[in-house]
Amino acid sequence: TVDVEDDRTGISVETLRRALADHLFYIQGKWPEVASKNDFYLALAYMVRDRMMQRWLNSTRNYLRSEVRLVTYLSAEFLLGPHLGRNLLNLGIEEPVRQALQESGLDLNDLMAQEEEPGLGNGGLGRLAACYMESLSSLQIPAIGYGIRYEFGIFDQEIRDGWQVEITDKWLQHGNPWEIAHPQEAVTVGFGGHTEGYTDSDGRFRKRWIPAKQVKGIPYDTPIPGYRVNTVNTLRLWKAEAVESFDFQSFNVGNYYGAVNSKVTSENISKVLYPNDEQIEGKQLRLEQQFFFVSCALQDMIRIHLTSGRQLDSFHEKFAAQLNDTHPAVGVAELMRLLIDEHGIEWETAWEVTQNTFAYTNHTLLPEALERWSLSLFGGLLPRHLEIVFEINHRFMDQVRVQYLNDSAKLSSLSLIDESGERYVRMANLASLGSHAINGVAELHSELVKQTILKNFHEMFPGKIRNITNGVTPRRWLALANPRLAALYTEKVGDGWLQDMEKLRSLEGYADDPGFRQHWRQIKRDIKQDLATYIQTRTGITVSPDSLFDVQVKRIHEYKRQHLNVLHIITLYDRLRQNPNLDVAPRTFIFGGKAAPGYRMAKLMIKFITAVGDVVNNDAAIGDRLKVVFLPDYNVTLGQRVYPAADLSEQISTAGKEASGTGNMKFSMNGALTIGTLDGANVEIRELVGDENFFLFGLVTEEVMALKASGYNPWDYYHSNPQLKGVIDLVNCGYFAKGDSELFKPLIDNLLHHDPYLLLADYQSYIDAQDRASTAYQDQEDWSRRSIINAVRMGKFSSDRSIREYCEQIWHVKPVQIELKE
Ligand code: 26R
Repeated sequence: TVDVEDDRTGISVETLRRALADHLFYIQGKWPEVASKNDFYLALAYMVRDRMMQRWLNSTRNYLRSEVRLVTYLSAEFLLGPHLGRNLLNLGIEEPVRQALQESGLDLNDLMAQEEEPGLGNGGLGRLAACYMESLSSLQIPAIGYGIRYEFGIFDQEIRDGWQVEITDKWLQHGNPWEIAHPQEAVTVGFGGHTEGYTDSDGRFRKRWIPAKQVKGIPYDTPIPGYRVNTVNTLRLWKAEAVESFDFQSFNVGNYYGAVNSKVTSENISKVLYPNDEQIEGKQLRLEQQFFFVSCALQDMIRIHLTSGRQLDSFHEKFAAQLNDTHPAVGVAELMRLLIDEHGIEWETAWEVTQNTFAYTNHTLLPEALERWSLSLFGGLLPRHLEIVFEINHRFMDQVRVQYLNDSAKLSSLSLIDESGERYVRMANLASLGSHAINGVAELHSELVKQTILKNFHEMFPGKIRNITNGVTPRRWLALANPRLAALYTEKVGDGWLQDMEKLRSLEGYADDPGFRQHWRQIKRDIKQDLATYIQTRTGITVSPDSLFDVQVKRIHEYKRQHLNVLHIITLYDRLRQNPNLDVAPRTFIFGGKAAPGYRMAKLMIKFITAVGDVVNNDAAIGDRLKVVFLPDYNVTLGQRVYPAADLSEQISTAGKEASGTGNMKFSMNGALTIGTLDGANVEIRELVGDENFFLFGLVTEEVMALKASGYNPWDYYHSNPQLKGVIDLVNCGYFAKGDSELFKPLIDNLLHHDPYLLLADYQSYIDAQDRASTAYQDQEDWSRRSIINAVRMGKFSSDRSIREYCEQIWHVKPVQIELKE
């Protein structure tokens, strides 16, 4: 007999080749001769998707039919990065696919480059959600991610004349093969209008919400397969559309234009991702987005729960809903409304269900990022939810009064309503009260949450606030990003390290093995060469792979202090100009990151970096010893090129400001050493790699607080440090601005007169640490030793570890094995 594999599931090279040709013909409608690269990419993507289908549907069916508890990860952002590579890796079919393509005259890497990455997030928080979705699947935890299907994700960045220019991210324009729409599972979401009381058929007094407008939410599902397991979880993103019947009246009276126009406004809700991080804007559309996706998600969850014949008072037994920051916190009020108004449940039961369902993760302490909505805006858009928030608060304030005997300071700080001026709903308080658990994202951060923004919650509910240190997925950030290093690991310890990163620890002994170190260096050198080539093509700047690659990639923000990095560059530049024979390690400074379009200082910081680069890179006296590169359009794809090529990782935020950081982990696991402050997860990285393998500098959180409290005067540092003064003066005189002394004045004046992030206070300590790094780099053998230790000790920062902790401490869920057949 002849066995013929099914064209939808078979993974032999021959079958894959046939399946590809089939998709090209029947889906793309093309002969190979006229097919574009994108046609081939799409055919390939559909072919790979076919091979997930059975697992995906089996996973979904299992979750609907069985008694398992599901994690639902509610997040306004999922910064996914490309799917194709991850899917090939996790399904374990990369090699036969590569070969099938080759036999068809195609190159896998070439086709992978066709994918437009879904940039549905700003930075850390969104990328964390993506890593967590991948780990949930790899750990076989039943889960659904809920979010918004933004038509336009984070803008593409171009650099023109050294300035950032924002370009619309049209990620869907060539089609998205990874999503499947399910219009039959659409839900409707109300906005505005009023509430009214009525007496129901049992004679109970009830409230109902009469919205002024309704919008339809259509779910688009994307499969997230786990690594070498049958679990394929769903990321369910909602698109807003007009409710057709709603404007029927307009059609009847002949107002065709009005009806179509309201369709346009409905669709605005899921049109674009807000590109701000760490700065609230108070825009109504943003609250509409938040309520829209959270309401869609909760209605979907209720549907799932009810289809399986269960009662809503056990809703929390079916679902553990994680609030990714306060962006979905309005869900607390919405679940209460759905349970009480729509399903007739009593307040007390509804409140218990709600609290037992939700848990809240805090990702930032910056006051300007703490969400609050004015009562007029909130009540105008969500009148019934405002009533519910008031009622929750009323009951809570009674409880506070009893516990603290009318302590008015306690009352006003715990209240869900900020009444210090114009009144606001405080979303962090709503999330904290509506959840059974709260967590910060690194040890230090969680302590600060307890001591600062949620101090009184911590005091009233001891034990409710915990820490779960962030992690990143080793599948994307090692196996996909750094195949050379991954191959070395697999050669030495087998491929089990991708399921258990702690296994890499056994490689520690190799840190003292000169042969291994040589191999290690060669790998790093090859990767740096690749990045150097990329830099050459993208920016025209020539850099040497033998120089120290000193990298800072992250959103541009004053608290992250990219400008402190620049002050160091100018310091080196100045020193080299004074003493051309100075013996320092040649360095390439690499930056990448987007600035929020309305954040003037951040945009000026980009210009500052590129302007200093223009001078330094073209100074013949400096030659190859200093290069400064700003890589445009930093995103997940570019991150995968950059982290593996780094020697030194810049993690230089003001202590106490960076909640965790996750880039710091990606660098370190790829063998970079860190120069950093005691902030966020840096603290935990340093604990693991040892003080001697970490370039520490700067004030610690307590010192930062004390210095600010005692009246910080940056001017003193400027005057007492000649090197610093020289650097600042050089900028001030217009040296990096073709003589224009005005260009960087806002930046420099801010440093000299306010310096809220204490750059001048940390300057000397930073320079000293950089000097230690330079010296260390000159001993390549010892640098390699430190690099190896860094990389192999990062097991803790696998997101698998983080997710296991969420499962045990917060969600109380266990792995479920999915059968491939029936
Ligand atoms: C309210 C709105 C403007 C907004 C505020 C803040 C939108 C987005 C943000 C982004 C914040 C919450 C964020 O990304 N925080 C980052 O979360 C990462 C994952 O936990 C941390 O590693 C990182 O330190 C933190 O800045």
